[in-house]
Amino acid sequence: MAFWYDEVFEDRTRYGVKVERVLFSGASEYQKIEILETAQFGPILVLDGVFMTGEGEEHFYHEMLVQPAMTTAPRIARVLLVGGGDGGAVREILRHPEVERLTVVELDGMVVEACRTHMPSVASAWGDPRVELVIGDGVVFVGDREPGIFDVIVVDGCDPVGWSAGLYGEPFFRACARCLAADGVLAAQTASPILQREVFLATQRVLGGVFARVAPCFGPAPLYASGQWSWTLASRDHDHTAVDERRAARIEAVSRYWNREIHRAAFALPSDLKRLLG
Ligand code: SPD
Repeated sequence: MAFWYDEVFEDRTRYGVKVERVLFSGASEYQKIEILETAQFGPILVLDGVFMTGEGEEHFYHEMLVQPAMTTAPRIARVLLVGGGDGGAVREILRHPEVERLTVVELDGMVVEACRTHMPSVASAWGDPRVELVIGDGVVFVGDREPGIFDVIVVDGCDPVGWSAGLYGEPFFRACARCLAADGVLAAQTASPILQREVFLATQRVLGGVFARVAPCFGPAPLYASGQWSWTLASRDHDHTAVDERRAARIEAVSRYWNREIHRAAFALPSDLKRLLG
């Protein structure tokens, strides 16, 4: 029997999907994990009642989280992914043959397992021998690493509450800056610029206090309330317009959303954000 499932977003709006059946429901030591077969998006992952990703729409989010950094960073051999246990960002990062090592630090092993079973098109790249999966706290992991050991760091966290709150803080971003190579690039999801404007602006300010170059970009996220999302690149001195043509052409042959035209357009700032960000 189908039923409606609503996410209450920031206690100010609700966004709902029609669920045809429950594919998985479990509780880890960190959170409630559900995978629901929906009429619109196919299987979706829901953590503690918050929509995370859906097979029928995740390409927008994961391509925009990963490909702007992976097609512009000077080097992409050593990559760290913090979060992203569903596997979507893993798949996007490993599309690049230049990646030699991808270290994934995910807090909750049950998320990885549930997505491998019930969302195989998202969790499709875990078998790649370049992946090293560490189950643990990303903030602690990054804080313990030696300087300069990653070319790219991708942060695929949840909203800034509970276990994920640390992924938006200055200590975490300072630790990321320290373990990036001098020409390294950080890419992070940075919330809805419409419904989480305070979070978006605060994160831009925190990143701006740590990195010399900070560039937010925008795109669709159909499973999230308001439908628009932001991701941000940060670095010491990275030109986010300098797309590597060879890497980009390779991605365009398989991507569903990201391409070089979208890339250029996605960094355009709406007028009010331009004023607010100075
Ligand atoms: N409002 C939910 C934000 C979640 C962002 N991360 C989703 C993880 C997808 N890999």
